[in-house]
Amino acid sequence: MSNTVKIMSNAMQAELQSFMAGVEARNPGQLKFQQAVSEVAESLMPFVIENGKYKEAKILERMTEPDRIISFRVVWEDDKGDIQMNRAWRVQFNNAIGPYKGGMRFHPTVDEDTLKFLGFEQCFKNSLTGLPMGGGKGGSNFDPKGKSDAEVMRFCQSLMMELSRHIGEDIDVPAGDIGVGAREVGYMFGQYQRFQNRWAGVFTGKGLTYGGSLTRKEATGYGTVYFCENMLNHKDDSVKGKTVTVSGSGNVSIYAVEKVTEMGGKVVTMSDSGGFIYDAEGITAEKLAFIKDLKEVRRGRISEYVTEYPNAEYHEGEKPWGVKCDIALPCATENEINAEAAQTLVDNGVMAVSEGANMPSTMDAMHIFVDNGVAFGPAKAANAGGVAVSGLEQSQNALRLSWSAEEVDQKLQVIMKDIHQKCVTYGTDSEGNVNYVNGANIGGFVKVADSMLSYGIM
Ligand code: NDP
Ligand code: 2IT
Repeated sequence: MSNTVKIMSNAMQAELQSFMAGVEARNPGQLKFQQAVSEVAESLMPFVIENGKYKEAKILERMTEPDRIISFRVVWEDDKGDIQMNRAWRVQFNNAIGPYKGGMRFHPTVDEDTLKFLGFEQCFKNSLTGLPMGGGKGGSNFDPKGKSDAEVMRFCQSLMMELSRHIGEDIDVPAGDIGVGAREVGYMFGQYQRFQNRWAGVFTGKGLTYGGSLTRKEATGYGTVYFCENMLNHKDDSVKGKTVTVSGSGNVSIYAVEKVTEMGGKVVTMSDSGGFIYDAEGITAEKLAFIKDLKEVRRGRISEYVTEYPNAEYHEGEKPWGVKCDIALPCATENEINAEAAQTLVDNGVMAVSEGANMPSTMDAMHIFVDNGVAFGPAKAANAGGVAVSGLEQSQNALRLSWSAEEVDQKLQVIMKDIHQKCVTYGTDSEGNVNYVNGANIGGFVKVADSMLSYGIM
């Protein structure tokens, strides 16, 4: 049991259990969604009970039920002329504070449970950015790996024929996530534009020639590192000179590595679903350029790094959490740090964990970090930089303007600092320790909950 739950009164624990029993009964078998709600409820229950208006209005119950879920089939033709079918969804979770906003994920593991957990998290994350964005998420069990560009294009176009009925610049604005990068966004956005015969800022993460924002590609990874820097500054320390482990080698990971290196830290690992590479000498800017080409252009595997840099090691089938580090940045996927990995990181002296991925730590892992005094930046705070710059992309589209990279980066840094401050405000205990999990959950909740209260019973 976590320290947070241990210090709750019996009445509060009973309240939490009864709330979670309701969530479990309404969402049977949806374990990721239950996990995401449970983490939030653990932080929020004392706050909700203290502030009776939220409890009376059943805000927590209402916030854990999506506004709607659109589910549809996507049929497309592969290069051999065979008919293929996938499932796709858009979870429109909550639009109390702005149009639904959140990415699209293409991965064989995508199901309704995964997208509900991600959509739920997105409501809190988007609120923390301070921008007017509600929470949503979508995706498909389509696997872009090993598909030709033409196959990916046909799939994206087919998906958009249905999705376009449900989105709009003031309704729901998708973006990228796992398996959805510049190529996929281009195909989806192009099809929307063609079908609707109008140009609208209905997608973010767009290419720079057609309405994308400078620094959007970098924003999630950079933001995760800025959040980490803020946590360390709060303890009179910094990223400079630290040894850092990173998981993943996709969009978030690449730009997290870039920013750590720029700030004077040394990244020693990256990974993909096949295994991880360990480079004791550090992944320098020059080596990262190789990885960008490998992953963004050639769509290769991280194992190829050791062919190029033979001093590095490749550990097949393993995750990087056994490597001694000061800072860990999980940037691949959910539940990639379990209790055992968290304990190993703590035993090896980790000072800070900043979550680039969504829910990369299990509940047990999160409790181990928090209970051992690790500066633990939960995903909804630490990776909010991506969606924040998506919000800035929407602003630029509405203004028919493009801001410089410096201007966007400056705004991103301010937003990450503000999010850190919200966590400090809502998460500092009587001894002056910051519990960033409580801070992010309460800080994200208040704006959405107060808006829902203003709207009355709906
Ligand atoms: P990418 O598709 O660009 O990269 C994903 C990386 O994670 C790849 O290296 C991939 O390896 C690895 N990975 C994915 N699934 C698994 C798995 N089941 N087990 C092990 N490794 C896995 O995605 P992003 O970088 O965009 O997203 C990474 C994380 O960050 C996700 O949790 C996403 O939700 C989150 N995020 C993304 C944002 C964004 O702006 N893109 C914003 C905020 C959060 P492989 O190639 O072998 O599959
Ligand atoms: O999880 C996330 O915040 C994202 N994938 C980015 C969402 C967005 O709308 O930019």
